[in-house]
Amino acid sequence: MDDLLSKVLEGDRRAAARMITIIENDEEAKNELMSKIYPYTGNAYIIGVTGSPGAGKSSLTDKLVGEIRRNGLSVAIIAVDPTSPFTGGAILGDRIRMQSHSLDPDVFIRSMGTRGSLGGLSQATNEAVKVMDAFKKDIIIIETVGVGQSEFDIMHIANTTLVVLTPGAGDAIQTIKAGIMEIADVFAVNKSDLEGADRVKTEVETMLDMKKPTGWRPPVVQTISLTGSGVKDLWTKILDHKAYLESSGKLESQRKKRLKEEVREILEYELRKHVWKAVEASGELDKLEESLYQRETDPYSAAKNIINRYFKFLW
Ligand SMILES: Nc1nc2c(ncn2[C@@H]2O[C@H](COP(=O)(O)OP(=O)(O)OP(=O)(O)O)[C@@H](O)[C@H]2O)c(=O)[nH]1
Ligand SMILES: [Mg+2]
Repeated sequence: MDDLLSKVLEGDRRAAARMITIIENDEEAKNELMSKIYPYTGNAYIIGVTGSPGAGKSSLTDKLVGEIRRNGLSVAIIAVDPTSPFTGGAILGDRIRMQSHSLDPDVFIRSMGTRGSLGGLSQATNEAVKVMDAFKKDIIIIETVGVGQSEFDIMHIANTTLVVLTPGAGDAIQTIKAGIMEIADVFAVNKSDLEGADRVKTEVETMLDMKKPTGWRPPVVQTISLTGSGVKDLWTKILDHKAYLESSGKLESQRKKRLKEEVREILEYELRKHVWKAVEASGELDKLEESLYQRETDPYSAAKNIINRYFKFLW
């Protein structure tokens, strides 16, 4: 395991890929690995990219990577598919439109599905981000499709969240209703070569006008990821947001808050896992099932009983 870790720290791509597989499969060695890797993390800047299916997230990310590389920074892209329980990456990998950087040693691309990890996809994503951070990637981009709660959880890992909209019918308004307004730091109106892009921009600006002003107003940038138009400007806006977070002290407070949150999540997960394991091993579940069915006891009392038994020392 130490060997694997030192290889990752030295920039060995296969070791990094192996480590992410360990995370995805929630292998036994995972927790210890994550503990050991922690001191080497905390340096990368994390960008989340979300938006409706087919909005152009991957093609835009591809162009953004070009811009980032021209600035001499290294990049990791983690494409997360919360809709796919099966792939563990394979199918999504085909969907990633980022071939133009596949030969660049300073670009690492990985996709993740929902396989395995009981801790959930956002925890697994967070762990994969840590691996890429220790792997000394300057910028880590997380791409995930905006379909439900999961992308909100995943986007909480990001320092800057980019929401990709398109001139599709009523798209902007719907996305905003779904609460994406709260997580967006930068908007891209992609496919601006299509009819209606100006209207989407105006709609979003109007929504932003109605929001209570904070220290940061999300800029709305029109892009065409097919040609790269607007991408330079988009990158500038992301850097502006980064500078804002840094100068206001928000980057530090955001990072601290998340670390606390992370302990809570790990605790929840470990407690759930270990207590349930113990209950299963005790062999009492069949009896419990029957008495629940017969209404001799109820699920609330049963759960409380278990808590009392395993955590007496808390009271
Ligand atoms: N006209 C036009 N088409 C675009 C543009 N950007 C992307 N597309 C097309 O939109 C389709 C989806 O692009 P992707 O980059 O795969 O979109 P995505 O959001 O990553 O898709 P999922 O990951 O499947 O949700 C592709 O056929 C692209 O060629 C653009 O700026 N203009
Ligand atoms: Mg995609």
